[in-house]
Amino acid sequence: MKIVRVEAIPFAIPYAKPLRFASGEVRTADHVLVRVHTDEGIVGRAEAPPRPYTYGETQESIVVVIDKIFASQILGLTALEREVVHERLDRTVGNPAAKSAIDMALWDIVGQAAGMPVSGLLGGYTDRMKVCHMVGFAPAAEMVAEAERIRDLHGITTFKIKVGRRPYGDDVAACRALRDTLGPDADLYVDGNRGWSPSESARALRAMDDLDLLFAEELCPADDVLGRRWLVERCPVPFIADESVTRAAEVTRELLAGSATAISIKTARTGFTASQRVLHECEALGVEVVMGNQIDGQIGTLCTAAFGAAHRTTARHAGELSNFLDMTDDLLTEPLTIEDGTLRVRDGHGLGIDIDPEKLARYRRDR
Ligand code: MUC
Ligand code: MG
Repeated sequence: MKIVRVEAIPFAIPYAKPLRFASGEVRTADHVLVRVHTDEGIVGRAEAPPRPYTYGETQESIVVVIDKIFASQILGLTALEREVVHERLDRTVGNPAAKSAIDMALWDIVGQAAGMPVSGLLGGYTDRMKVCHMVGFAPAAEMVAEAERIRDLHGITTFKIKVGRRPYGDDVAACRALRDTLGPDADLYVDGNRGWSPSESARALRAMDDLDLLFAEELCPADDVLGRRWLVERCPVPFIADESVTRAAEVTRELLAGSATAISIKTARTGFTASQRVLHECEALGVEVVMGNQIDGQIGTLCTAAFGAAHRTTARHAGELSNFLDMTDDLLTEPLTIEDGTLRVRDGHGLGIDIDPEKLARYRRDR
């Protein structure tokens, strides 16, 4: 089962509704489909979403680093030698989305070869995840209308609200309007994408003290070393580190420094192999985790759900699994659906990523 070819295929699918947040915005899913081929004809698949404002990767850089560096480093290895694969990929610093897509494609190969679902191989805790929807920047009334639409159509009752605009009053007003409309039973948390300073974050948190927030995520940069520690000491809810924890070592640093008290796990940046390291570290330390969204398409969402449903700690909170709903189309033959606020994991062999060839031909950008 030797790896004989690695493809990195750029594609672009427009969003019907762009997602805006403090560090950027997404209007098009300009992702990279990664396909790892073996000599026995099994093909592992995953997608890499470039997030230049978060990790510095672009669609072009992901294609180039895979084509020019990673592919030749792993040809001839098998999907059962993932430690060797990672040892070689890690000779290149950074590039988390490119490395993660390769890792997940290898797990897909293992699952297909074994005739078993990857979620089961990872841990098999449950076959579904409760879904959280991310609500991007817009006037408060539009954010409320979006949350109501998503709740009514898909039964979702957990929302992550993007904050981090300056001054912070509009964000506080939007959070208040969402709580007033969705009622006390909705789970709400906020994500600042590093938009505020520690003092702005503290004032905004005080202004939202009565909103019963579940978490606060990445309100100010981890680089505000002492300011962030000061903020986290005062934060009334678990403070999630997201873009500041791209590797298990950064999770250690943030937690030991007192700069975070919860962790967002994103398979788009730590694949399955390193996500398990992060998860086990958090479990051992008694730190809560959420399954985050790298503004994934349906392929990435399937990967997040497969991992999240596999473990009891990740299945405990709703996973951020619904932003593909804002895309105009996707590549899967059988689209994902969310019912009763829940997304089910595919129970076929591997990850169940079946690509529609016509859609791929329509959206790929390399031909
Ligand atoms: C999130 O949780 O921050 C926005 C930027 C990014 O890297 O991920 C998204 C969602
Ligand atoms: Mg975040």
